[in-house]
Amino acid sequence: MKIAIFSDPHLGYARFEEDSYVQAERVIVNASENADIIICAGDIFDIKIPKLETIKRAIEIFKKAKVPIYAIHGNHERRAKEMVNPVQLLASGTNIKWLHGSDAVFEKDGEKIQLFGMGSVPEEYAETALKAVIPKFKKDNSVAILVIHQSIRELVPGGKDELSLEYLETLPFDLIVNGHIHETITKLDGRFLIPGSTVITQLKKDETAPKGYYIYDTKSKASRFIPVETRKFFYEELVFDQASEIEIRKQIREKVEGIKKSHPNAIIVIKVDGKLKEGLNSSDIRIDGYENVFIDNRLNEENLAAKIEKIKNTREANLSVREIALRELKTKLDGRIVLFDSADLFEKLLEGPEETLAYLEKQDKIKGT
Ligand SMILES: [Mn+2]
Repeated sequence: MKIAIFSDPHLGYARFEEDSYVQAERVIVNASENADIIICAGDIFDIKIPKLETIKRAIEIFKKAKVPIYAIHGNHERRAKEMVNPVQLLASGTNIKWLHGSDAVFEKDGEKIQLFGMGSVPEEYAETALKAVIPKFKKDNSVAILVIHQSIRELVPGGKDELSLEYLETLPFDLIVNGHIHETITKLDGRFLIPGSTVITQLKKDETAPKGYYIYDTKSKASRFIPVETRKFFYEELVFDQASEIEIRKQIREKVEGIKKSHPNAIIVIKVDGKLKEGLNSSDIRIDGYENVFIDNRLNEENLAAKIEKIKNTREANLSVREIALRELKTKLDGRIVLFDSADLFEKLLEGPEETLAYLEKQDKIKGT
């Protein structure tokens, strides 16, 4: 059997919204023709309460799949336990099967696949959560696939609370599929796959790599990456020495126009580094509006740049603001409250004051009875 695996389409992603729809659709249509089932490892939507327009587009896109889709939710879609997340909502109206701490079986021509999915959980609980749900999984002689959406210790510089490949390797699965990381990565001799996102989200150099999906062959237990057509992304670097503003502007313009000649719709990042002429300030350099051109201005920042790089490489920089906030809240509340769960409270606080109040009142009632 052939299994198509993709992740992180981030439908509705504001900066490149149309790309998010078009590229996800290409993956689904293409994968439908080449595989018996499709797996999506989370972050189907960019936010947990998407616009109705985004939900409508998502339904239209997923309806184009001619084969069953199995999906989990990602960190962008995570909500408190008794609330509905957008993947769950999408699953209720399309041919998607939502997996969360649960399994599904797919059979074709006498061959059987067992899928087990766990949607995103806060990183520091990931191993505990997996240990709690995996005993529910009874492996037989079929091909067993685990689908998760987490960060991975060995792949995140300075990581320590994240799931490790070392642990994942011990689990009783033939294949482990992970979302969350937007880069395409294969590990554990092909037993661990990260398909990466289908849309550019971070404007980083490694995002110039092709976007697409994996096809996993259950017979050979091998996979190959199938790129799909996406908007071209260029990441260029210009280094200056004692440069004037005119010179810098001229070189940037030449670079941008050179690329735009052959790729008029390309997304372009130009990293501008090096030293300015004496007396000039980095903030004096103004580069006017080209569409989809982003200037990463590092001029006269060699010391600062080194500092930024250092910060970037710390664990903190690799956590989302949300993860940091949740952890802070948990630390502050630990041992002080027994009435509610800090993670649930956090979700409610994000929903709004009324939801928080309703949640607290409900917990109070439960506690009181
Ligand atoms: Mn993501």
